[in-house]
Amino acid sequence: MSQTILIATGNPGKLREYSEIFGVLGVTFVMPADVGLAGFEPDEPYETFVENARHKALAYAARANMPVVADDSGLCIDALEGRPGVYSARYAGPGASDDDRTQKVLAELADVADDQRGAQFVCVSAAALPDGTVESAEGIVRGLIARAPGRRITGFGYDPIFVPEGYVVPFSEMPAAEKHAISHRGRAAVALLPALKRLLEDYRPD
Ligand code: ITT
Repeated sequence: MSQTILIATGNPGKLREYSEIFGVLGVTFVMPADVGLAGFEPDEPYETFVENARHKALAYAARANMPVVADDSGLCIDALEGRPGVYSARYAGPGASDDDRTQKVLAELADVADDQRGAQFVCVSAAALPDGTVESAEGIVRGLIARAPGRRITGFGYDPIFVPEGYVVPFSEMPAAEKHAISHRGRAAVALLPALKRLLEDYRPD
C-alpha cells in the first residue's frame, strides 16, 4: 500500500499508536499538523463509537481532501454501566488531565470488589475518502480496573488503571508492540485493513 493516509486525530497518544501500528503494515501516513489541520476538532455528537468514528473520519477527509483514518474509542466499565464510554475524553470536564480522569474513575470504583471490576476498551477505527465513502471496524479488549494506577511508561489515557485479561501489569507498563497486539485499537486497525486497502485502490485524487 503506497498511498498517503492522514491519521486524523488531535490526540497525540492515538497519533503515536497509529504510526506504530500502521508503520509495521507499511502504510505512508501524515498527521493533521502536516496538512494544516492542527487544532481541528470535529464534533462528536453521537452516543455510539461507530457513529462518532465515521462522522470524525468524514469530517477530516472533507477538510483535508485526502484519505483518512480516524477513531472513536473509550473505556467502558461494567460497574459504571458502561461509563465513561463515548465520554472518556471529556469525563472529568474541560481542561482535565489523563491523571484527573483516571483518579475520577478510581474514586467511583472505591467500594467495588475485586471480582466486580471488569471493563473493556472499545475502538471503532474508520477510513474515509473525500467523496463521502466510509468504512469502519471495531476492536475490543477486556480487562480489570486496578485499585491504584500503575506507572505511566507507555500508552496514554486510562492505560495505568487497565490490566488486560490474562496479564498482571496495566497497559501503561507493557511494551507498545505488546499492547497493540491485543489492544482495542490494534484489533480495530487490523480488522479495518482489507476495507482500507479497497478504499485506497479505488481512490482517485481530483
Ligand atoms: P480525537 O477525537 O481527536 O481522536 P480524543 O482523545 O478526543 O481525540 P476520543 O473522543 O475517541 O478521542 O476519546 C478517546 C478517549 O478514550 C481518550 O481520550 C482516552 O481518554 C480514552 N482511550 C481511548 N483509547 C485508549 C487507550 O488505548 N489507552 C488509554 N485510554 C484510551
